[in-house]
Amino acid sequence: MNVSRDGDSRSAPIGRIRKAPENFVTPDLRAEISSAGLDSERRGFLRRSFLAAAAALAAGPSLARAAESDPMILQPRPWSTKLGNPVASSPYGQPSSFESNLQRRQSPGLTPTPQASVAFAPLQGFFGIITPSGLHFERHHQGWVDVDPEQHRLMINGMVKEAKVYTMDDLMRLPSVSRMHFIECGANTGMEWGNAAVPTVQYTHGMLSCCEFTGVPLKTLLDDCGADLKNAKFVLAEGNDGSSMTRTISMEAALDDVIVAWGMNGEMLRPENGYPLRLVVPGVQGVSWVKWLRRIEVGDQPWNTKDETSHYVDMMPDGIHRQYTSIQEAKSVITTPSGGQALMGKGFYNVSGLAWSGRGKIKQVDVSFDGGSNWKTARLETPVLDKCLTRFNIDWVWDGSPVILQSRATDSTGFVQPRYRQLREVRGTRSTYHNNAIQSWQVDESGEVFNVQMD
Ligand SMILES: Nc1nc2c(c(=O)[nH]1)N[C@H]1C(S)=C(S)[C@@H](COP(=O)(O)O)O[C@H]1N2
Ligand SMILES: [Mo]
Repeated sequence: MNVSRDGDSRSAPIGRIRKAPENFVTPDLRAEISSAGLDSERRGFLRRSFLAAAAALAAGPSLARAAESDPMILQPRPWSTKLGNPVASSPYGQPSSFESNLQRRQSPGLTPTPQASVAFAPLQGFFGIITPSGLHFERHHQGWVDVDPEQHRLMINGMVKEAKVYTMDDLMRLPSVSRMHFIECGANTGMEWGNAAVPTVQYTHGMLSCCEFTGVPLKTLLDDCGADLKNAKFVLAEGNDGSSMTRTISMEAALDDVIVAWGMNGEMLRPENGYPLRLVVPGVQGVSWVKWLRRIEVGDQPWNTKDETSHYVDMMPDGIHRQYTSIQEAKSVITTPSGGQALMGKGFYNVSGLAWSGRGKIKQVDVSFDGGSNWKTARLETPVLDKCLTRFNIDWVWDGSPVILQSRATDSTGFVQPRYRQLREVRGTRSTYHNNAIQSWQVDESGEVFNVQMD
């Protein structure tokens, strides 16, 4: 077994790490473990887990407590004997004060300035597939802006019959769609190309989010302006911040599922994510999801702008840059348990994670508990949607010995997420972008979880 491990990870100044979150053993799961109504397939496994839980109980820390000894359930709590807070004392609802540790975080020293920077989403604390708007990852090349929607315009020009300028009111009168999609920065997991470099899933995979977006299909606007669909092959999307962000997008994608979006998770976009208008380019790397979108130009060849030539290109082993590799290929990661967390002792765990593919739906996720020798198929939670995060879960009984956990996604095209060895055979080690290799988490005897890398 070839395992390398970042020795400095635990002393890195990354703030308090959320350990062993509440979802390790939920009341529901406890109920399920002790209920009789289990289907036959899972019964054997759960009986074993029940035995393990019983053994753990005998050995020390228990999964549940005897009611007689717990004042938290026997005595009235202070908040249950007086009035609570008045209605609407927080007109825009905020998370519980007990959840204040769950935050977007910047990796120290990763980016040169506070504006040309990135804040990672805390994947270890998420359930299901939707990213809460306030915890969506942020990536700006020149800082974020809060644009007055009254002053915002979108122009469609280039190879069109009639160039047009739309106000937000114009756009929001058009027929809209709402779809759930993931967005992943092409540089996500980029720090791991050489070695296991950062301690937690927030930093290894946190340039990833998934929301419901609402807006008008780009196709509707191209039709409205009479785009020359016979000759035009591409569109250029331009943002209205100081970064001069422009990206070439294929006409095929533009006419397929690209959305000019104002809505995110049922409300207007947050300013950090492009308020009042951003492009949603499903399956394609985050940089093409141009924020504060002000212009779409229709053309017959790619533009080769700065963010398509000096950045967002893949350095290949022969030293040549691969350009316009925009699709985010199938990838997955276990988020619970993950680096920086600690198991609460031997026994039953729900191992949970996320899988996604820019080419379609997730078909299967397999999980290994022994560093990739044996694989078990995980449960995919519904909904399983196109170019959207898929949540997977799998039952596991930890016997207290050191293990390496991995997940491997297969998408609807049959593409299987590669091991590091397979990825490096093709791509070398000098790239920053599009690292979709299998992630390994090592659990040591104490239950602590570390980021490690395996061939
Ligand atoms: N106008 C503009 N659009 C932009 C960027 C930017 O800096 N300016 N950053 C891009 C990059 S590199 C990514 S990964 C995504 C990040 O989107 P988010 O901040 O909503 O997570 O936006 C893209 N769109
Ligand atoms: Mo990005």
